[in-house]
Amino acid sequence: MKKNPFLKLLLIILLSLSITLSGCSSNKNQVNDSGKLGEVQEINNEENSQGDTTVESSINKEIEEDIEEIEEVFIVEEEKKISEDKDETPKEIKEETKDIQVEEKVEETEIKLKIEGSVGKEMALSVDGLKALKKHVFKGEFYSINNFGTTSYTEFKGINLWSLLKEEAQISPNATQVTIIAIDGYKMEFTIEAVMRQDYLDETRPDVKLPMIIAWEENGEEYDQDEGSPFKLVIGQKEPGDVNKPQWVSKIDKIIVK
Ligand SMILES: Nc1nc2c(c(=O)[nH]1)N[C@H]1C(S)=C(S)[C@@H](COP(=O)(O)O)O[C@H]1N2
Ligand SMILES: [Mo]
Repeated sequence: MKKNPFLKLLLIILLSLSITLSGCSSNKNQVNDSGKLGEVQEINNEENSQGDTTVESSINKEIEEDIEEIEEVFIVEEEKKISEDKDETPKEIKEETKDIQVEEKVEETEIKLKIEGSVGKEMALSVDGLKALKKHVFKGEFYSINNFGTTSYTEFKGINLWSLLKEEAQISPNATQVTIIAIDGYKMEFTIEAVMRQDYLDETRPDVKLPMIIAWEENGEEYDQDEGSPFKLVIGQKEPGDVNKPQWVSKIDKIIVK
């Protein structure tokens, strides 16, 4: 057992207590000594010392028992400490690590849109990350025609792709093309001029001007991230009659700038 300073102090107190007590009994002797004859004195001394010895030894016994008890308590405390020490990570740090791990797990499950290539700042943005870029958010209705000539209107909410590339990713002035790649391998390549354009058409509504956007919400509902990437490239018509729907890219994995 390691020497505990508190235990040491207690031992000193108990020892001095026992010395004081035995000191009291010898004082008694002295009082007796002063007024009595040698013989009586001796007997008295004997009696006294015998009596004192009994008292002293019983006091000593009690003290010893007390010390043993205290020692037991300290041994238990010490063992507790040692078992805590064996696990080298202190409790508070363990709790913190737990918190960090929980946070990391949350981030891992959040799907991110990656922007790579000729940009000043490569990025990986979650839906929340894109939403936070409020000034680039665009909401509007997009007219579309597919390969079968089927037309429809769909409302989308998302981020203006050119604003995102220019102001956030800091696209290189030498960049010439942007490739949008989906997780299934479907991809669309656009020139920088096509991405810059902010006046795509809706042939049925002449006053509508649309940018190219990366949408995370369709007809008022956000994409379910359990079904994969929640990012969809949406574009209007370049000119009347443009079959624009096949140019949309669902479940985007990344955007590569060249
Ligand atoms: N990732 C991915 N995006 C895609 C496709 C695809 O196969 N994979 N098909 C395209 C075609 S041909 C059309 S017509 C539209 C269909 O859009 P919708 O899924 O919103 O109806 O998505 C386009 N985007
Ligand atoms: Mo299609």
